Amino acid sequence: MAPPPKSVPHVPFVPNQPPVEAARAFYETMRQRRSVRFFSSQDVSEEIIRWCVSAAGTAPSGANKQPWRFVAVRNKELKHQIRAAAEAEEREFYARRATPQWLADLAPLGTDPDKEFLDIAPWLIVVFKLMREDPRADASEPAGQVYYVNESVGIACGLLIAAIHQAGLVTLTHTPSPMGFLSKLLGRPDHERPFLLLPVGHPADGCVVPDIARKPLDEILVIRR
Ligand code: IYR
Repeated sequence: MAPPPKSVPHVPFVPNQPPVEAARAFYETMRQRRSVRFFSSQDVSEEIIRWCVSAAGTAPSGANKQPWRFVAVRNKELKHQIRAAAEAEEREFYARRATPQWLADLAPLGTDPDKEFLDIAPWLIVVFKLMREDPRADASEPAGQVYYVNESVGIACGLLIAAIHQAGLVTLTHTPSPMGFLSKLLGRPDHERPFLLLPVGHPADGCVVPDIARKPLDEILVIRR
């Protein structure tokens, strides 16, 4: 149990010690999560957003580089600019870029280039991945490397989505493509690349979601005893 030489100082690990039912309870909570496309304009406090992003920031990451930045947008004008730019890309996607097979796979979900939720949801969280470490303030050394960035940021997004659900809010993993316009509109530096756009808010009154199912456990789990 002794840490290897040259490592950072080690501290005792404090385990999470839930009752045995907790794993099932977490599943029961998570199975209620749905990707929601119909938002209410009801406001959400900045405090909740801060807690959700704090949870996302606990994700594991390659060499603990934490190669992520979360830009939370509440400003209506900025949200509208994001909507206009996202819809321009989406119109291209639906009219030209998507393959016929892709459009056929999306048809049951009823998605289209109209992204009204980008105006209506009180918050947009734009997740960026860091391609290098943040530069040092004094630029004394070149910015450090980062590792397994897609895996790390993907895991952080998973935690963020779980945290948003746990807070009683809804979101949607929106991926307009390409997403370069987000760097420009949000004034992000070159070493940050847009990764995912999450509108966050309350569901609209009478909100509906597609009647689709999750694969049963025996289709996704293989156990070798
Ligand atoms: N980005 C487009 C298309 C889209 C693609 C997939 I894969 C989805 O699961 C849903 C939508 C859009 O947001 O409409």
